Amino acid sequence: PQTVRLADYEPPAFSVDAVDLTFDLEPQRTVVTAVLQLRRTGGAPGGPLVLDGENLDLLEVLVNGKKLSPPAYETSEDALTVFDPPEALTLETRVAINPKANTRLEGLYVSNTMFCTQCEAEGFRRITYFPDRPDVMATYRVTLRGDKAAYPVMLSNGNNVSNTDLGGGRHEAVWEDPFPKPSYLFALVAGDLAMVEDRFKTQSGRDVTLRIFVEHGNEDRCDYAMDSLIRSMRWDEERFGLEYDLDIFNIVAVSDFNMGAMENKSLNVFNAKYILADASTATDADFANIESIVAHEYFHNWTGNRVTCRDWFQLSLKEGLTVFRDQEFSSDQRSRPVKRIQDVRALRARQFPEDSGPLSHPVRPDAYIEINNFYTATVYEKGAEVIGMMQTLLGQDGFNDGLRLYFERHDGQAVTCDDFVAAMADANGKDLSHFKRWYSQSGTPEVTVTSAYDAGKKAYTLTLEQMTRPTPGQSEKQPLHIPLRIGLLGANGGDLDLVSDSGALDGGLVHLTEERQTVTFTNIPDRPVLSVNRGFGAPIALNTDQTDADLAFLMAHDSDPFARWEAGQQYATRLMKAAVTAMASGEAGDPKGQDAFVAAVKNILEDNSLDPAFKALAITLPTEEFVGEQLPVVHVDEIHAVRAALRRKIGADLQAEFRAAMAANEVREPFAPTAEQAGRRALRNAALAYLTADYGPEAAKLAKESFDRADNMTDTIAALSILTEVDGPERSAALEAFETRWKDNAQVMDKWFALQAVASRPDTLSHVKALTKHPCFDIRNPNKVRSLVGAFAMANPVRFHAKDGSGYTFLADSVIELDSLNPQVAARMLGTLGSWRRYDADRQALMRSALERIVAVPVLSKDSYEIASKSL
Ligand code: DPP
Ligand code: ZN
Repeated sequence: PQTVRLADYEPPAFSVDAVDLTFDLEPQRTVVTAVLQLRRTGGAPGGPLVLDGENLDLLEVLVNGKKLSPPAYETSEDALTVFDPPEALTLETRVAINPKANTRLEGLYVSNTMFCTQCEAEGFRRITYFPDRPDVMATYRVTLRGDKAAYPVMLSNGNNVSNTDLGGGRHEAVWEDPFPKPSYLFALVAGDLAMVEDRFKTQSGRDVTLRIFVEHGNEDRCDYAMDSLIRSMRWDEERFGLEYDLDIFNIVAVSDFNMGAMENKSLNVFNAKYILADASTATDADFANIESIVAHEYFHNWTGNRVTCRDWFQLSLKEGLTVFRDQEFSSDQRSRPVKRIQDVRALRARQFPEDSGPLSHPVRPDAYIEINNFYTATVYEKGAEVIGMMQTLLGQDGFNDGLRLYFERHDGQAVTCDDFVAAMADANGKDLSHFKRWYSQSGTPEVTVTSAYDAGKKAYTLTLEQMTRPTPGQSEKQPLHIPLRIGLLGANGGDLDLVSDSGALDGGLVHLTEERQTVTFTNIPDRPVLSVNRGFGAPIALNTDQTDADLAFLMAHDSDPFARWEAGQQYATRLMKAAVTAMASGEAGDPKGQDAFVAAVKNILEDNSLDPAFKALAITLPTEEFVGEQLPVVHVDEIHAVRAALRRKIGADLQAEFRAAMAANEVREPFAPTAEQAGRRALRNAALAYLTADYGPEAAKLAKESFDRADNMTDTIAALSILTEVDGPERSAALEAFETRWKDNAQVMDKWFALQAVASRPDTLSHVKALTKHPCFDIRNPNKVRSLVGAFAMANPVRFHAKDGSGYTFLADSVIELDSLNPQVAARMLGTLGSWRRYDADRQALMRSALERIVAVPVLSKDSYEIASKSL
């Protein structure tokens, strides 16, 4: 397979001004007629016109109305070449495609009985021949023809300009999108769908019709998505002055979808999982995801659609920025500190390992084999962190000015990350060239902070050092511009005024730009307690000389909620690391050291100034994966044992406190998906999890009671996740009751599969294998694969990494089977094998042989080949 490089970028030889598409929709043979108005804009004079196209059955080609035959044109596996084209031409092609046979779910496909599309990044070329690259922007007119009874609803981008009965049971709908767009934003949907409608009036008075289309029977589960959409539209006006630009905005929920959702112009297509929700079927986390993803796709209308990417290396231009925007939105709708903690947890769980492994790449990658593999945590989440740091450097007003200039300059264009940073810099008269290294340098910077207190001078000096380890293809690293928010706590726990050798520190912000810097704070009466990287303002790993007592002090007093949470995480990680290291070398640990930590947890539980959502996060131990990341070798079994033991100890030592927390946070009023109620449920269920941490008979009883009493999915899942671990009859009773009640609801059954896949019981793999034969499981449905195979491989370290290699064998078998059906999802599943270097020699060998087995498959997709070969 070929590598595509940023350095090889060339502007398109031909641009398309207008596209006219006609679809005669039939599940097994859809005929697509495309009329393109093309004009030469680059390339070699007189050179051929080359259009992308894959899996298309070409029926005819006409240039300026004249039918061509070979050798005037030629087709290959992935292109149509027209020789000696005029400088400007009308090209008409007719192709036939088979949507029903499309298991890749890229291009036009059938989900249940509806037609839908997914074109990002390169799906449009599976619909028709086209220069399928984001810097070719055209206006689209789309005619859809289909059976009236089977497809009463037929949608595309823009405005519905006509509807005609064609007779013979067929009808036609015509849509026109006035905004030029790249092909990846094209969409069509046709099916027998139910619809929910609302309205929104924009700040300048435009009346927008909002519609959500779902399969029949799901109409009453759209309220929260609709409400989220309306709140997003208002928020984008208030925060950024960005207003919606058409009279209609449609969302369609689809059961079979490779990603979360897709921002096609005015026709967002969603994985049904991120639309459908009510109290009985969705957890609080589901509601929060729906809110943020609906917002994310809506926000793309400006950051992605009106201004798009020049090429796919610039993906973070739209994704990092739009993730930043949806994070800001959720922070404003809910609790900002809680949102920040959740985002950092996700960043550490997904992006940090990616950035320290074989697939490490910069926020703006410079090479790929398959672009689908670069919809990564680095491009999305680290990209959002980079945007957030820019806002820190420029201030919120400066950042807003920069965004305004970006739209002034680039509305209607396909641009680069450089263009974005230039707008930010120019609007603020700042030089961001050093900062820009964040886009091109991969790896997580490690910052080491050492402190010295001079009692005589009342001076406190910090030495800050940064280092980024080599990553594949980048052995030399440069220092980055790292904004660090710092606080110094006095003996009473309050923040000291920060006056440094370089003047007063506004908001405690220190700019670390060199490899090594020192900063001295003056007028510090006693040795303070250091709080550093408050708010997790920079996506770095930190080493400090804080003592256990310092961490307990920060847990109790830090005025920055993120730092307060972080202190607890670091404290717990220290204890668990020490215990794992002791256990792995056959020594007895020092469980006494854990008592002070338990006392700090007790403090948190009893601190009435803290909101329940924060408390729930603060008492949750770092994951096994996170602890593993901090160790030189991931001792899978020891980490699992140590974490479980610490949870049991906390549960046993604080029984009374957890019972009190459960009682105090019981939600008695009717369910509402608010952050406030969600916080109480989270704390109540975290307390329940501690009280049942030994999974013994009493725990089984308590969890089963909670399961039986639950009147919402959050409490149900919390109880069931405990019950999947126990050995008594309560386990199967609960799993069966759940299955009986929900077997007809695909989204809910996904949860049932996932819970069983992440159980740490020794027999989990045999359950997972049996579940692949369950009538609700379907390897063609990405959500099911992610719930069962994905959850097992990515969220069950102790069973996936079983010493006998059975987990790896199962994953490799699944990936190989899936690769021939849906390469994009297959490649996602196998990423977890890439961390093999982090394990002991036996596991290394087993993981590598699983990867080698995948690479050796004779017909392997580019997607899986790239991930597997780079992992080796
Ligand atoms: N562009 C989509 C999103 O992130 C993913 N394909 O919103
Ligand atoms: Zn996006």
